[in-house]
Amino acid sequence: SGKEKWPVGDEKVWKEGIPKLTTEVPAITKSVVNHVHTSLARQAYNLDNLGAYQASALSVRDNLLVNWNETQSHYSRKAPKRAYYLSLEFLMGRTLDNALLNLGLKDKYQTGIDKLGFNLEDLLDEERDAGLGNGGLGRLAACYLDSSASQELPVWGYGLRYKYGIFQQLIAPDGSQLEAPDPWLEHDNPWELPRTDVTYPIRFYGHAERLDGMRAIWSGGQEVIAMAYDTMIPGYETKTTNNLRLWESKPKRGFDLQSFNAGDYERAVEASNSAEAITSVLYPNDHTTFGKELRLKQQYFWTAASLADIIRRFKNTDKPLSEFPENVAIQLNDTHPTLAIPELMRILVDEEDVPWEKAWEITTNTFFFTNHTVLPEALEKWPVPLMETLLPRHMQIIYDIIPSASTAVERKFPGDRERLARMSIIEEGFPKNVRMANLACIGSRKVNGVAELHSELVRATIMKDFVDLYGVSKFSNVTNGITPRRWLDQCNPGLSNLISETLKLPKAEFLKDLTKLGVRRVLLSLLPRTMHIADIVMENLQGLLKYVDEPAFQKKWAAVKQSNKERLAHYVETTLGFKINTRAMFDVQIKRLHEYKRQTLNILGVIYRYLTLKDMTPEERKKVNPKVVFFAGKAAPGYYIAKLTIRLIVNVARVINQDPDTKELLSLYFLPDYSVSLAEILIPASDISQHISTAGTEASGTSNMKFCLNGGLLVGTVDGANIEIAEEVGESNVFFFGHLTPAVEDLRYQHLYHPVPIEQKCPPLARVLNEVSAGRFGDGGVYEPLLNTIRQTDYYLLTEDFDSYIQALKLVDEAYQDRIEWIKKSIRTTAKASHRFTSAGMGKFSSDRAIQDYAQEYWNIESTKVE
Ligand code: T68
Repeated sequence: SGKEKWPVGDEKVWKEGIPKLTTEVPAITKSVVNHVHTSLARQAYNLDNLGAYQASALSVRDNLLVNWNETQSHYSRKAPKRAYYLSLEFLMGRTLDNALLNLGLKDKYQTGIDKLGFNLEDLLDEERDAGLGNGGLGRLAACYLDSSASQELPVWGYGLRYKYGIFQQLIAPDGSQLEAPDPWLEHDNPWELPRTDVTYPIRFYGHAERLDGMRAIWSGGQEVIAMAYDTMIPGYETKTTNNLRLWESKPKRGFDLQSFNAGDYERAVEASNSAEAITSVLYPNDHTTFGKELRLKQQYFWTAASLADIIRRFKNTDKPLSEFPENVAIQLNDTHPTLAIPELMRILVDEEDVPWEKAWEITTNTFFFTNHTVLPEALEKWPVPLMETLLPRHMQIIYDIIPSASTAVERKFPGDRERLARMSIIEEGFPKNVRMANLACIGSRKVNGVAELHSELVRATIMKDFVDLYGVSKFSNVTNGITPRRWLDQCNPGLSNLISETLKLPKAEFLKDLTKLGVRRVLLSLLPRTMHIADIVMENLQGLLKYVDEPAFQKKWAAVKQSNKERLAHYVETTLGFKINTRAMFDVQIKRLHEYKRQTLNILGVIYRYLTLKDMTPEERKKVNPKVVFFAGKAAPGYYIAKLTIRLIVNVARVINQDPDTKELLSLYFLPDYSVSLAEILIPASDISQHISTAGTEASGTSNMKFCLNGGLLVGTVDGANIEIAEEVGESNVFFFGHLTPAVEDLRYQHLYHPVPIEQKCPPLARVLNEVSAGRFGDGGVYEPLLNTIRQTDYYLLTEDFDSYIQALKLVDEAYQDRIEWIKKSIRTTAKASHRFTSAGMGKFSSDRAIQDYAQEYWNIESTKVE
């Protein structure tokens, strides 16, 4: 009948008790005061900013929960096909500001908090970042959750609730990076709900005993408990509030009673330590695999808990398991959750008695796999002996998957043993290894890369043999995206207000759908005569182009940029004590430190600029435009060369920022402890940002999109999403340089077998290296290992790209001389679409578009409106 019987008690009494949204100022202040008194047990007399933040956050959380509850019961009632995003990392940053914007309640709370004698902006600053990720991969997951909720898609995230997020970066007196733990849960986290009732036992070690046929029993070993913590993910301007479920590991029994009684207290406590260790810390390595047992434990713990939860929810719908793939799609964010494939097989075959073939069909129709890098050192492998000990049943299942996979290869390529060896899930050697990417590919319905070039490289390199086997249609592309809510409206309210005011459009029009325009334009091309449609179209982001030549608009645009630069300068002055010239060009490179990202190229370029300035006469210097260079980013704690690069940057800064000849014209800052919140200050303030990876190495990059959306120009290589950005906004707004991807392999070969001394190959760079060696920036000997990577094999091709890099920076300087032309470029970067009918401009890089791609082309899920 569609009407369900009320489950318990008096329906009317219940319904009267259900909380409603608190949306008016008096109710808001009441709810905040209520939390001050009843949740914090404090009063107006002893409330500081932190307390006021906590009470406000709890009040906002109450609102989120109203929507969250309605969304979840809507999903249970409608039972739509759902998608689950499995990611070991969710780099969420702060929540309060974003929640207020998505709820549309920022103004109301601002007024209310004001009445209570506090300032909302100060309270926002009290919140600690949720730094449960390393970089792009983790932040992408966070943007995708925002977009899924905003588009009313039934998508949940699953991850781990690390007690310690990405380490806090400190800079030692000698300039090198130090790491301190990030106790982000120190003060209660108001955004999470512990679910003491949602727990699953997770097994490790033990033995697997084969039964008849393909089944087995896995028993013994160690069991720990996975407990759920839920975080609300509000959509923008919608009731839909999805869930991010993070697992915490707990000992199965607080104490091992047997050892306890035997008087072995320490051993009993130890068991509980080792259970809790699983979710204690986020591994801080991006792009390398370490083969650490605890990391493998994390991966299994999380995938097993998530699958158990997903299956339990599916079973509540009373549908048969054979319909699992029609109701559930699971996206694997990189190979980290690949164990979900053998785990689903284990559940289906061993626990649910599904025949092997049927189970394999269900599994391979459920999973989708995203690759985020083609760097060989990043491809995950796990030693077979470790897998056999920790997960004996999964190792059996993997061995059972192999025969049918090999048969398919053998049938299509008879006798091609080398191919078979390359494609095998098991890599031969001592020890043997499980290749997670091969397993993920074999067990998934589709595989994708994260930008056009990257997806092409995935097809041509790491997945080439699989393309030959399965056909190319299994391997496609979803270019990454960013949420315009956080990365335009929240981080740059000045710009989003200006856009709204200029276009006479409510913000929701463009924040909800930056790409709508693209779709409308295609329609328009079919109806060329309907001019009133053209007018509507011009009212969107590209509508700004009408004003690009208007001095009044240019002035407003420039004023927004200027005030963002001042906000950054204020931050630097209050946190580091440096005064910054905000009239200078701001040049920014912010990302994880990695040789392939080539922060070294940037710092060597800065030194070159410094030396050039030193060589000039005072007259010549007068013509130079001042520039401030910013770096921020963390290096993996064990990555020696990346850490040396930080040390070099810091020590170069110390010298050049004090040189009276040049300090007005060039200064340099390394901002410690890069985070989502720091990015929100840096990105809107940049005039130019650097995305200068060796061609073919940066899968996509996503900060490049954030800078452009905020009117910052790019200097970059022809790599990752830089290419698509240039396609969308036009090449005249991107300063490209460097060799192209197809040349890279040959150049590396030449470096190895026909090396040319750097003095011949690139004299200006040789001079820079020599100055560093000679101790111009402190003890030169310290940097020799870093400099030698360039002088010797130069794997990342700095000597090949240095000249064209310097040339590109020169073009940037020239362009910046004509300030009006620069402002126009900035406006066009945000607003332009290179082609009237086929391009969406920066709208293409909204994560709303990306998530739609996944929803339609991969998961086959639909939006569902919460009534
Ligand atoms: C990044 N990858 C890509 N990895 O480098 C970047 N890796 O080009 C892309 O835009 C982004 O993913 C989103 O697709 C990462 O961030 C990691 O952080 C990582 C962490 C652990 C292990 C391996």
